Amino acid sequence: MSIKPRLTYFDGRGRAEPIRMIFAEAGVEYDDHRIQRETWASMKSTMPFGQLPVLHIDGVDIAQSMAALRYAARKYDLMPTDPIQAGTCDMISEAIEDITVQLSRLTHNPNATDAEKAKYKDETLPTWLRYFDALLGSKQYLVGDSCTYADIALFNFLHDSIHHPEVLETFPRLVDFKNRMAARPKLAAWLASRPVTRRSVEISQVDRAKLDLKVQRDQLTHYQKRINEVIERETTVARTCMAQGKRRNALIALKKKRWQEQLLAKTDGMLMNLHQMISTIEFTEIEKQVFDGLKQGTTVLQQLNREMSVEAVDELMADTQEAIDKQNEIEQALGTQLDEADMEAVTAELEALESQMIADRLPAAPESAPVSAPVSAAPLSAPASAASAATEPAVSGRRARVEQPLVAA
Ligand SMILES: N[C@@H](CCC(=O)N[C@@H](CS)C(=O)NCC(=O)O)C(=O)O
Repeated sequence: MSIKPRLTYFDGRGRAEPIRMIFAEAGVEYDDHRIQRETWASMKSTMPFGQLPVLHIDGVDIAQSMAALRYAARKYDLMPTDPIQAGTCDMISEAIEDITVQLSRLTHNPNATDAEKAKYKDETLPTWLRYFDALLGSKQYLVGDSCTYADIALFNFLHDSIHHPEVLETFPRLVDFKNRMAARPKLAAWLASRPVTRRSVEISQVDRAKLDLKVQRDQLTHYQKRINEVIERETTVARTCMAQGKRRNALIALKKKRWQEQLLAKTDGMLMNLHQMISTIEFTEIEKQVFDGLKQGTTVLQQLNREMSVEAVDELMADTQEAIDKQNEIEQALGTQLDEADMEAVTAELEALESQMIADRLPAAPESAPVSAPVSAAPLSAPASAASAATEPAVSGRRARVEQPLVAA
């Protein structure tokens, strides 16, 4: 009685999956021996090269996944007997190994940069897909006129490992090939029944997390636009209030503006974070970060949401009791949001606004020296307000002036 082959690997697809597919396609029963990481340390030294997968077959242990793949292919008639065809299959499967190694260096490197990931997606992957596409041409199989292990190796890469299925979409012949292979009855049965691995679950969670991140990013961008409009309006309202002598109301408008600018700065950082997460999430396990990122985003979205009414800004100019109550309420709330440095900045902004308004009312200084004119009998005098503005010391002058209601310009 022959003993079933045993394929030992971790509980994942990785380097064992093409070998499993060979067993599936050949309809051969085998022991799909999946070990947990915790037991690996005690087993490692018993393996030919201290690595997995290892195929225990016909009384020998065959390590090195490519060797195991070929052994199984030969044994189960998925390796052509013609040496040229066999060599061509080897060439293709080694090329798949090359691209897989490049990809796995990237996916297992938590420090891989965006530029490296983009290079894989935009250059490396399309280049290799072009090679495979050219080798396949319009044929049914890569080599000869029946399915070989090269077809299985390529199918495995396109189906399970590619990482960017959207790039594959630009190669219709490879897409057809992948679909044809996936529809082969024995392979299809394996695909439908194979264990769901942590990585395959992660992919669907990743898709979901990506979607959540994108929705939040778009919402933040939208809110940012609205808040910018509100901020613009607050500046106008502050000016109007100043012009009407309502210094306190102008100050509230500027405090609100300051608080909202801080929120915007926070959302800028958050947007960068979201962009970063969306582009890297495929490559790393960042579920916790995604969760935390979304939580922070939701808090800021709620804060932004409360700040988005342009109408509420106009209330700052109103004199009704209701409006005054509202203004008091806002002032109190902002008191807890802004610290001393913020308050100084807001006061400075109010003073700058005030100086600007005064300067706007001053006649423009002549750009050229006055042409000598006949001396008039009466001495020329500047308008009273401009004269005092011009002679007052900068800070104390401004402070003294704002005690007085300003006349609307
Ligand atoms: N060239 C080898 C590489 C094998 C390899 O890197 N195996 C990894 C899993 S994919 C492994 O055993 N890692 C655990 C370890 O090295 O301790 C092959 O193709 O089989």
